[in-house]
Amino acid sequence: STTPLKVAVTGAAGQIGYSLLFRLASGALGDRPIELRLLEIEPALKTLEGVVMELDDCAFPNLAGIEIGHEAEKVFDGVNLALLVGARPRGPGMERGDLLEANGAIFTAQGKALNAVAADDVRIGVTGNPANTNALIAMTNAPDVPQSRFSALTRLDHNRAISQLAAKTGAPVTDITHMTIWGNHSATQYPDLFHAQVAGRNAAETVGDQDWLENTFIPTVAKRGAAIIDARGSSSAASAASATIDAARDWLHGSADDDWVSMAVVSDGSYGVPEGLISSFPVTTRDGDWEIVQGLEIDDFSRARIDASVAELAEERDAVAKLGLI
Ligand code: NAX
Repeated sequence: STTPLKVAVTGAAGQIGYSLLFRLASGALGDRPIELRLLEIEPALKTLEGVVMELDDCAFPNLAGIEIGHEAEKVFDGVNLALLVGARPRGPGMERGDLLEANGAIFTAQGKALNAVAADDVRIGVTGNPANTNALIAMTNAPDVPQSRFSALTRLDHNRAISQLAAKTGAPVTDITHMTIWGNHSATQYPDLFHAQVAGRNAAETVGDQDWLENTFIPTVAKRGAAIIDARGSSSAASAASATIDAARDWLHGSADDDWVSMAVVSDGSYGVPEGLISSFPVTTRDGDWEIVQGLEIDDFSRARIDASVAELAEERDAVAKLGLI
């Protein structure tokens, strides 16, 4: 189709936005022309105008138009894809409850706006933290949008896990398949090597080192965000943008045959994850829809880790329910 794909990006003047917008505009989602709809808070609009000047200066052939603004109902009008990146970071002295409340305000408003004005085929990906719970808040505030249209980003964790396993085994990243991140996009997430494969062989067996798996691999993946902040002085941005693109591309165009990806999506009770929580699962995607991979055997080691991360998601849900956000 030559009708442009309308893609909303929130927090467009932020660091992830600075990488994401140029990838989107240069064709990372395919050949279809795209129209960017960029949402920011009012004080950041001047910065965003500067970013738009740079986008213009790239003369991207497939960039059909750009609109910016601070009103969600205007910016989200008719969007087919909404990438919700903007969120309120935890400031000094801010308690967890304050953080949930500040983000709750953002994601209730954006959920309502999407409900009112997005295109019927809209897909909504949440990158802004706490991503799973922000997605839950937006989903709950958009009752007319099918719940399956919401997801939270765990693709960066997924890609980090692939990279760590590739480095450990000496295999190219293209040989690593069937990776899964379970649970929350947080330090409790569980990157699973028992179903992952290295060139078609079971990854845990190939590595053959439970100590590495437990005491190096899992914490390295789960705490990678903090390691990046430590090294770079600011949080992951280009890699988060790249993962946001990977997730959107696979959602719209389908995951690879004979492989799966990790996405945090609304649970139907699969693998004992309480229905309604937005938790990361192994999923396949096709024609804009996802399906949780069924029938994987979960041993006691994996069970305990999945349960711990899911318990944290249930706590976050209870906290935002108490605040009246869902
Ligand atoms: P920045 O602080 O650079 O940018 C965020 C932008 O959002 C700012 O420009 C701000 O003005 C804007 N914003 C705030 N409230 C808004 C609202 N109501 N409507 C529209 N825009 C709004 O953060 P950045 O480094 O770009 O990170 C963005 C979010 O991604 C953060 O919440 C961050 O924690 C999260 N991340 C998520 C990751 C994931 O894997 N799910 C990894 C990277 C990143 O940490």
